[in-house]
Amino acid sequence: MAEKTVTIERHITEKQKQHPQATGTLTALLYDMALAAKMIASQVRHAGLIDILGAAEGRNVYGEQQQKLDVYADSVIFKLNDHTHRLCAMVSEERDEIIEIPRKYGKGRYVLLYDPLDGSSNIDLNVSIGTIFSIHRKVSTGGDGTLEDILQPGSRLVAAGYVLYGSSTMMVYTTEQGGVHGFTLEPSIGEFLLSHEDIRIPSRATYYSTNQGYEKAWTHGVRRFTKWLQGIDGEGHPSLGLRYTGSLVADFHRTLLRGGVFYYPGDMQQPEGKMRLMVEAQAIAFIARHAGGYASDGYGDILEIKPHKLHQRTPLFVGSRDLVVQAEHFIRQHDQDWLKQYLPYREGRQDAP
Ligand code: AHM
Ligand code: MG
Repeated sequence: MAEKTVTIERHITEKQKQHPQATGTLTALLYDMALAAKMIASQVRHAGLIDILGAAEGRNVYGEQQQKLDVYADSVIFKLNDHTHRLCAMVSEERDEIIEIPRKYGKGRYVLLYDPLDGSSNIDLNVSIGTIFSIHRKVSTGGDGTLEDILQPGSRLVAAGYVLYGSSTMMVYTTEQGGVHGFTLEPSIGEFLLSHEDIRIPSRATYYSTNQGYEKAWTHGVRRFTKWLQGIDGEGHPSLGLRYTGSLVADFHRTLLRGGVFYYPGDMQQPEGKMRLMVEAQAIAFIARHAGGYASDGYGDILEIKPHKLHQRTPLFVGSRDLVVQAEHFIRQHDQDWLKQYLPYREGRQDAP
């Protein structure tokens, strides 16, 4: 056994003690997310067995009505957080509007944003999927959470994290104090144990990660950037390997641990890209920054974007700082047409074309 076994609970509590002004609310909120992660992980592990173990008539082995995994994940996170008096509102990728805290419960000082089960195209295929979450402080007056509380730039996040349901289940989180920490679920005891302390993204890149099947639609700058990563164009960048699962959490996690860059760019058909700013990109960008990396929309820092709508989309380039800066450079040089389309959307002057 390791000299010191650190559970996620112990780790979060010890971090809190370093900040005597902390009330413990954020600590408790992070535990709630760890519990949600364990509950979702346990269902994810059974996903492939549903047909075998009697999902007939849509019921599981316990006779309960079977839910789709993403709907289940959404409701677990909601139910674990609706009554705790810690939140004044929530936002989920699964729901169109702000989620209000039920009237019968008290309201708190934070808002929780989450993508309950990201990588939806992989759910039925036994490929890694994930949960993404982030936490903002309430800034509006009054008890109810409002759009003002939600639509804050990512640079103001209090905490963010993700859970990866892969060959093991891992939870990675960071807070505004900095430090990105990873925990691996020990399934036999049901505890997340510290396995990756103070993760720093390696400056030497190993992989690039993108859906290269879309190259036909890409802008010139993004194509040139890709050729540069492959060592074909430019001053001879060492060729990087290509890895892409189609689950942001898995692709980002690899990028974080091995160095490199993940990108899902905007193109002329969809200048705003695919990723959701509030429930996906802000959290990932915040974690990247705290691990010494960088996230950009191809124009500038994702964390500085002032959001203008709940389900705003954004192009995303994230990973080792030098590579992301290089992407911005190629785009500035070659993609002025795209920038003319995209910037009014980024700045909230125009909706997506
Ligand atoms: P989702 O929220 O519907 O799961 O979509 C987000 C996912 C990301 O996890 C992933 O990076 C991307 O979409 C993959 O998209 P594509 O299949 O177009 O490559
Ligand atoms: Mg998603």
